Amino acid sequence: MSGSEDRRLILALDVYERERALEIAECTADYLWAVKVNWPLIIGSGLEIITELKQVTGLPIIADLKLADIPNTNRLIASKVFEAGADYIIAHGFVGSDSVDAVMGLGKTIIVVEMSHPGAKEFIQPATDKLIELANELEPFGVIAPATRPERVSYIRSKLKPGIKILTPGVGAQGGRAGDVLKAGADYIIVGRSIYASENPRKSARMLYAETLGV
Ligand code: O7M
Repeated sequence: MSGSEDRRLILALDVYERERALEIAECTADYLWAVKVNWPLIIGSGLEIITELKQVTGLPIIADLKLADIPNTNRLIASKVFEAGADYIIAHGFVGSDSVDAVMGLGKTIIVVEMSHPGAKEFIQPATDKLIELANELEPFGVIAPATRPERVSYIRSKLKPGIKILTPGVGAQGGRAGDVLKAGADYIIVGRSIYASENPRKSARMLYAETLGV
């Protein structure tokens, strides 16, 4: 195994149970850059799972709450999440720059500029150019873009300020392919079911990690 600097795989740990989450995170950690925690795990295991995952894996934790509220509420939520040990938090951009700014004032932030599911074409994709402008203005750590549409990732990369990372969910269960989206300009791939729901999560993570090395 090499150091974590060449790792481009993020585990989307969307299980409910604390024990299972810790077990999967521990056995895949060697191949990951970070672990992403979303509502299913927080609802199932409580916010303290963030602290525990950090202890068990030693990896950065991304809190994917897709914050989409007024600045004050975003701030109230984000401060507790950072307090629990999250290293990054994900916020929606469509609520406006003041709401995102409130989160960015507290810690490293990732803004959603486009999503991976078919319905993203209805409302989010038409707003992507404006969301990219917002990201270029605020300069967050990164943005979320769809691994299911590598051509959109190329487009977003071409418009986004260099230095802002692109994190792409949708590899595996949603049909996206690691090689395609990394070639299109993604910095990281986010993978859930293809790892945590597989028979051997460590082996699945290792295979995905190997795919990212070849690009
Ligand atoms: O690999 P999967 O499909 O099992 O999981 C993908 C994860 O990425 C899951 O946690 C989703 O909530 C998340 N995600 C998307 O699938 N699509 C998006 O457009 C955005 C996200 C996400 O991570 O947003 C921050």
